[in-house]
Amino acid sequence: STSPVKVAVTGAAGQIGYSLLFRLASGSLLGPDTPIQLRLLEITPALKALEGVVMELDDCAFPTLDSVEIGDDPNHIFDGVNLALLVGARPRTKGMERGDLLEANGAIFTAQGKALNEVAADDVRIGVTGNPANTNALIAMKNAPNIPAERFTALTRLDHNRAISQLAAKTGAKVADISKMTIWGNHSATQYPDIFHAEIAGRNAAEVVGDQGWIENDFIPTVAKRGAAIIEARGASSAASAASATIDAARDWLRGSAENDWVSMAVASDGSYGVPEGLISSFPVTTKNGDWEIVQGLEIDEFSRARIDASVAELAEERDAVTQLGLI
Ligand code: NAX
Repeated sequence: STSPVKVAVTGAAGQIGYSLLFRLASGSLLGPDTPIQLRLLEITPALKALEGVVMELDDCAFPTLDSVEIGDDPNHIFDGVNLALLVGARPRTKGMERGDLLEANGAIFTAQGKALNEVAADDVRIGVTGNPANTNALIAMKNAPNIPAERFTALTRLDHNRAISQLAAKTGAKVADISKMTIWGNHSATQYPDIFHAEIAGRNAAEVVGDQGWIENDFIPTVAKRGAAIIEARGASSAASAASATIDAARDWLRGSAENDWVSMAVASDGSYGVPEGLISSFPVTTKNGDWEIVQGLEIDEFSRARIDASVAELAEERDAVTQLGLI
C-alpha cells in the first residue's frame, strides 16, 4: 500500500459531510490501496455533532481509514493536507441580501485561504463546494498567494452529472454512453449546460435530440433549477448527490479524466472562450495527475455565446462585489 493522503473536509458535520465522509473513508476517492487521513473542520458549536459522526466512522471499521482528526482551527486542521474539500459555508437565511451572503462567506474563505497558504502541503489541491462556490474559491485563491492559482477549483460536477442524467432520460441512452458534457459559467441559475459538443455513443447529442425547443425550454432550466426542485421535494437541499459529485470531481482531478471525454470544473480562466482572466468559471477540462487543462477549439455558436456571456457577467459582478468588500 502507498503512503497516506491527508484530506481536509470543512463543514464536516453538515448534510453533505454526512454523505461525503463515509465515501472518502471507504476508498471511493483514492482506491482500496491508499490509506486516508481525514482532517475535519467545523465551527465550535458543531464539534459535538461531529464527534458523533466520527464515532460512526469508527464503527464502520474502514480498512482504508488511517486516522481522523477534528477541530475548529483551520491552521491546525489544514496542516499538511494534500486535498482540501471546502464544503462548509454560510447558507443564505431569511432577510439576507446577496451582499450579506458574500460578506459572511468572505470571512470564512479569506481565513481558510490564509490558513491553507500557511500550512497545507506543497502539493495541495482545493475543491470548493460551499456556495457561492465560484466566488468562494476566488476569495480563497486570492488569500493564498503562495499556492498556485490552478490548485483552486469550484464544483460544477453536480450540474454536469445532472445534465448527463437528464440527457440520458430524454434519449433513452445509458449514462455511460454520454460523453463531452459541458457546464459553462457560474454554479448558479445562470449556468449554461451545453449539449452541442456532447456525444451519445459517439453521435452528436444535440442532433440525436433534434429538438431545440427541448434544449431551451426543458433541458437547460431543469438542470439549472434542479437544486430548487430537490429542496421542494425533499425539504432539504441536495446532499448525497453533492457529496458524490465532490468525490467525482476530486477523483478525476487527482487520477485523471477518461480518454475521449472531459469533465466540467470551475477553474481560474486564462481568457479561454472570452471568459475574463482570473474569474473562476466552469469550463470543459481534461485532467491528469492533479493538473487540468481547458479543452480548446470548441465552436461556440450565437445561442451558446449569449448564455456563456450571461453567466460570466454574473461572476464578474460577484467578483466586483467582493473586491468592494475588500475580501480580495
Ligand atoms: P449544512 O448547513 O448542512 O452544513 C454546512 C456545515 O458547514 C455546517 O455544519 C456548519 O456548521 C459548517 N460551517 C459553517 N461555517 C464553517 C466554517 N467557517 N468552517 C467550518 N465549517 C463551517 O449544508 P450542506 O447541505 O452540507 O451544504 C454545504 C454547502 O454546499 C452549502 O453552501 C450549499 O449551498 C453548498 N452546495 C453546493 C453544491 C454545488 O454543487 N456546488 C450543491 C449542494 C449544496 O447546495
